[in-house]
Amino acid sequence: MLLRDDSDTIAALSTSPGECGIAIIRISGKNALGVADRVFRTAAGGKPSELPSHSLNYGWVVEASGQAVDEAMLGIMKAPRSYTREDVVEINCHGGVISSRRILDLLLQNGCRPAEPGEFTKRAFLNGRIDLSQAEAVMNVIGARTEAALRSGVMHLKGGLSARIMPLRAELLDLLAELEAAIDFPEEEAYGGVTESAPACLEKAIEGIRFLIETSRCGIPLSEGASVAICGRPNTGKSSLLNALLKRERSIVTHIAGTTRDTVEEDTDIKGIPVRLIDTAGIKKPQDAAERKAVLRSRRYMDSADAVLLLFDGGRKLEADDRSLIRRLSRKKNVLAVVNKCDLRLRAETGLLEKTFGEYVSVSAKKGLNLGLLEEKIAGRIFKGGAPEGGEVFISSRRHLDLLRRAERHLCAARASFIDGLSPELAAQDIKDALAGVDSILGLDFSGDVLKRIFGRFCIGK
Ligand SMILES: Nc1nc2c(ncn2[C@@H]2O[C@H](COP(=O)(O)OP(=O)(O)OP(=O)(O)O)[C@@H](O)[C@H]2O)c(=O)[nH]1
Ligand SMILES: [Mg+2]
Repeated sequence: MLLRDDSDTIAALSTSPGECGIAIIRISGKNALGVADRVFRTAAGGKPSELPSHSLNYGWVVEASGQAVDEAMLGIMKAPRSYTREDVVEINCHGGVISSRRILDLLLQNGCRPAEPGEFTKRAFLNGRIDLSQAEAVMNVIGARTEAALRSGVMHLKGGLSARIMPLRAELLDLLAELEAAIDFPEEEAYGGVTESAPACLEKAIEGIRFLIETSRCGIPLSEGASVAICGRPNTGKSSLLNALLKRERSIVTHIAGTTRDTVEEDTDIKGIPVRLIDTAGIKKPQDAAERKAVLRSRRYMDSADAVLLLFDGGRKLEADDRSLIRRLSRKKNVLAVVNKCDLRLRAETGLLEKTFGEYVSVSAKKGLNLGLLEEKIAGRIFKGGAPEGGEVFISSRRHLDLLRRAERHLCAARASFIDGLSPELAAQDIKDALAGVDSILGLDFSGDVLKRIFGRFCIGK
């Protein structure tokens, strides 16, 4: 699908379909200006192909019969100074559903073909304007749901990941070259030299890769978001806490135990992380079929959420149901114990919580006390401790993470081969495999399959 002819001139609606102020229809390819000549009449006279690059021109989109379709501005960006590095023409028309569809149809009748999802960005990559990690970052920038996620996406878009990886790759290439020379000429002195210096060089590369892998603890939640379930016995204030974190009355709160039956889910921003908060039904011995289902559902979320806020009523002593929840979740690292109702006299045995979970946070959902600290602790649980110092570029894609882990394994194997005095050919092969992984992050060695997977996620027109 994605390996269609890259020399075609493509066109697509780049803004979202539907009624809006302006719609932009983008054309890219060697025939883009020729098509524009056929469908656009500038008010000032002159053909679009004769207008200067990087200019915006007022005029009309017209059919072959001379019938006007819409009033528009025509943007011209001639190759190679364009998004795709090809000739790009953008028609800014009125954002009506029919008008943009008619213009697109007119372009298709005049020699364009409809662009595939992500095909403009794919061309920017194939034409060497950006590397593959930057192309993927376009999607992260478009899909960013918080400011922090946007900053991380922009850092990748600016080539931050390549800047980290390229020096590492260059060192590995140097080592490989030396090693291959030594394998070909084993009698030379160089042979001993490279086998001696290689483990330290590999160690450095492994450290660099491990550093990047560590950053994924922040990068992946920032790009994918995280789920946080609020769990606990009935009446501990779970729904009140959901409302307090959302800063609006989303869940029903009453003094009656068992108020929440079904889960209530809402998206919010916690310390820059796009978080889905889930208010669950209180865990208790179910009295009827609906309660049984509600408790089952709560338990499922308790097991599957990225982080769990285990809520306790600070104004009461811990009950048997609290204690069984503590036992059940005692081994899970993503659980944060929260003692609610800190505005009341403390009666809950917080020593047990500290002993079991290492720490707890006291809050009052009702009075809005300590919620800032709670948000920080939630972020800490999602980030599993936070990013390593000095990390500005976060690994935010599972594809990158997987390739880095693979590269790390191969480099460790190569280092072991040297230390164990095994044949250097084995080490060379491992270094090549590690390099192949690093290369496919940047798309230096890409296969049709990788491309298909990446660009298939894009929207049409991007
Ligand atoms: N004093 C005090 N009362 C609170 C606080 N948070 C919640 N409450 C009260 O505790 C009661 C239960 O609150 P909910 O938020 O409905 O509790 P819940 O855990 O969702 O209860 P279920 O849905 O029944 O499981 C209500 O009367 C709240 O007003 C708090 O911080 N301080
Ligand atoms: Mg509730």
